[in-house]
Amino acid sequence: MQNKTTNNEHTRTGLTIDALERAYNDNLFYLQGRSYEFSSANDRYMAAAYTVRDRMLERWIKSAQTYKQQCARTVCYLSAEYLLGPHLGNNMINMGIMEKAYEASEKMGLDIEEILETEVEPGLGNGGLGRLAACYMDSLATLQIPAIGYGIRYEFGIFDQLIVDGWQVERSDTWLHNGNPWELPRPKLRFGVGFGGYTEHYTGDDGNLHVRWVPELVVNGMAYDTPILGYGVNNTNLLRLWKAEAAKSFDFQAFNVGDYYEAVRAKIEAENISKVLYPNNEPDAGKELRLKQQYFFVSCSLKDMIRLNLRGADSLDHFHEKFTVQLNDTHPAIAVPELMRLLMDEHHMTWDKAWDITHRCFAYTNHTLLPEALETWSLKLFQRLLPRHLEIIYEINKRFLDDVRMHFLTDDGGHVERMSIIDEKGGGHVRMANLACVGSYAINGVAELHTELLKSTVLKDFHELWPDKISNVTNGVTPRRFMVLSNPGLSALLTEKLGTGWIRDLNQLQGLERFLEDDEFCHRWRKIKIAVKRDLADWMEKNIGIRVDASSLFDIQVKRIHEYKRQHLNLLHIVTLYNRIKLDPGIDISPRTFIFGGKAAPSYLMARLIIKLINAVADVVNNDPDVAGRIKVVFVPDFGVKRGQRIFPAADLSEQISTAGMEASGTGNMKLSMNGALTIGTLDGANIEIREQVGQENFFLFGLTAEQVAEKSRNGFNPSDIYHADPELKAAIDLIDSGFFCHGETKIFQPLVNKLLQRDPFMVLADYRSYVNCQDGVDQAFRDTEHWTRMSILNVARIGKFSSDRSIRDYCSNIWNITAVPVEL
Ligand code: 26V
Repeated sequence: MQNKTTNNEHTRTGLTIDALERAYNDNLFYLQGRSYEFSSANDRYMAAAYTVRDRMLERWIKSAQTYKQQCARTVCYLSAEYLLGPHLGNNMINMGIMEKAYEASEKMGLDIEEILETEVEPGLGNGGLGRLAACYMDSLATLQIPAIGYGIRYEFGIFDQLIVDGWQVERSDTWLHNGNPWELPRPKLRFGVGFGGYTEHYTGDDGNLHVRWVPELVVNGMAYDTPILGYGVNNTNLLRLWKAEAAKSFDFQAFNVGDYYEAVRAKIEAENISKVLYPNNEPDAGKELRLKQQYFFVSCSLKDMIRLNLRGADSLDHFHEKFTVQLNDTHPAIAVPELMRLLMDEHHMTWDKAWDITHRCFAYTNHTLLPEALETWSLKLFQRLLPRHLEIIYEINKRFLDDVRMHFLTDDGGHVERMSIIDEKGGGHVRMANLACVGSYAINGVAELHTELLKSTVLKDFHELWPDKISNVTNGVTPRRFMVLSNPGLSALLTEKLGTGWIRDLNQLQGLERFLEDDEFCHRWRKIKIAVKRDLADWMEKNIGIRVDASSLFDIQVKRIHEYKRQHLNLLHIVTLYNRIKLDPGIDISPRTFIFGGKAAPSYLMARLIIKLINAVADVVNNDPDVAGRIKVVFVPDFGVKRGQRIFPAADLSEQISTAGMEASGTGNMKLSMNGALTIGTLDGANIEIREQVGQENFFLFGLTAEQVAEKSRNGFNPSDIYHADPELKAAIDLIDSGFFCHGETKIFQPLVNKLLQRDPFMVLADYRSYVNCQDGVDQAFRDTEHWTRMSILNVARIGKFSSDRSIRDYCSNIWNITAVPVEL
């Protein structure tokens, strides 16, 4: 019984320090084939990962059995992106073994920090949308909701970002290079997915007319499964990602006639489908591979659900009772015609029955109002790639438009034209948002303002037609990863004062309000903040080579780089402070460290230029002796989940400064506030609700409202008037324009400056004065350390609403109609 200890703790499942130690050594030896002396950091990481994974597997299998026995209703989350972040630490937290892991590694002389740091995160997403999917997977498991996340196993996720001479340079992601211990390949779980070809109409044995799609190409999808363990529960859900493979690894016919290259080409073409994640913020038009990716993963996922349904039922008549399918944006909206096709063409249902099931299955989340982000595909491409789906879409559309005509009687205000799934203009396009709306039983926005704007603008017609269909589910983030794991010092204090209940019920943080006047508590609060700031400062010095003062105000803006997020507004403030210091070197300014992080879509030139400008300003500011000790600017390269976990806890000030009406929700705003940062922000997305919760006196508000922005964009506004009327603004812009930050090269930043002065849809200049004045208020407030601390505590105490547990509860009761299924071991 080598596997057992005296107290009968199994090596693969035991949770004692002794069992963990044995398991680690066993895995290092038998899975990595290494002894301690010859192990690399990656070997040690792998051994630790397998030690934790082993302990998840029995919970996972038990979960699957329990769900199956109880014929549990299941949520299927369809998302083209999952930005999971490193697994190891998170799984240790959720399993409740973090402390024991520290003790065990100490006993063995292992550096657990190094082990955790070694994990390369799976960056299978761009930003907020993908990270939201990951937070929701955590909350679904924690709330014991049977759920499967379906997506794509990209071989290359989001690119790694380097900064060279201030510019962004992309390197391909390497997340699979050293192996991925968290996934289990399922070679027996493969589905064929067709592309191209033609359709045939025929009379079946039943005497009815049927359609058969004869694809030109079939690609296989193979499942890779990752267990998702809930916090403090046994429930372990499934993340199933599909990898594309050639259906035949060699086309022997082509090979036999000597066309070896043709045979290999087909294999490569198939594998390309799951090769690389598309960067966000690039219009999709013409991106054939992206439509292929979408259809590929959706088709595999629906076929898998059908397989699962038929294991416990002899027909698909109750498919919509077994599953509810959440569409994470329109990326998986092709699921609507695909389910119709599967039910009709492959399972011989009538249209009416198939439609009844289909439209009771899907719910659609919209994540953006930006018109350029609304997906459309040309009819030509659709016809070539998915001819059968296009036929089905035409039929869905025909029936839908009949309803529209009936409802609006005479087609007055162009309802039919606007609501049609097909946009007839410009050669014809399929509008994926309209398809998602028509094919779903529920539609939701991701913050209150966003949902109201959806109802009154982008989806106005749909809201008129179906007044009960659109609802709001404000986004949330998981406190397990973004507090417990990333900020252990703060978490320990919270637990000491409140018990551990807050981790599953974030509203319990309200209990902190009792300690507002407790000097000792406030003192400890500050000590914790300064300690994480010091950690970040050390890390930045070591990795970026910039030394900052940990007692300065850490002013942080980390998120994708986009004009609507207005990193350049932040920069104008920095340049304004710089000018003030140069004019009056004795001026009294609270020392500040401005920290930026974020990736620009490779083809988004203006975003790339903003990164260059941040680094150019940093170069000058950080090296000017007049400024020393006052302001520093740091761009942290390669911002992602892992880097975020280091940065969020260290913030004093959270920059949430998007043009009002443009950021659907934001979720970084929640992560920062949860860690005690105060927000400077516009009335946009979830900022509005954060401010409502934490109290307006604990939030720095500035800027135009969404209504004012809309009014200005209707009636036009003249940035150049604002520029001429505000000397500080003019000085800041002139300095950038003069080439001062770029060794006198005047051309580089001209596109940026010109856009700000001429036709800036993001209204940076319109908000400049209000922003700078508000920042002056921040500067003053930060000097009153005690008051600042109280505001910080109140931000944490009142942030409960923004736990993703609350979001998932909202989805469960208002949209999915689903309840918990606890798993017992
Ligand atoms: C896509 C595109 C594509 C074309 C160019 C401009 C552009 C801009 C943004 C996007 C992103 C669309 C989807 C998305 O990631 N939305 C984000 O979803 C988060 C989770 O709901 C939310 O917090 C963010 O506010 C929202 O931008």
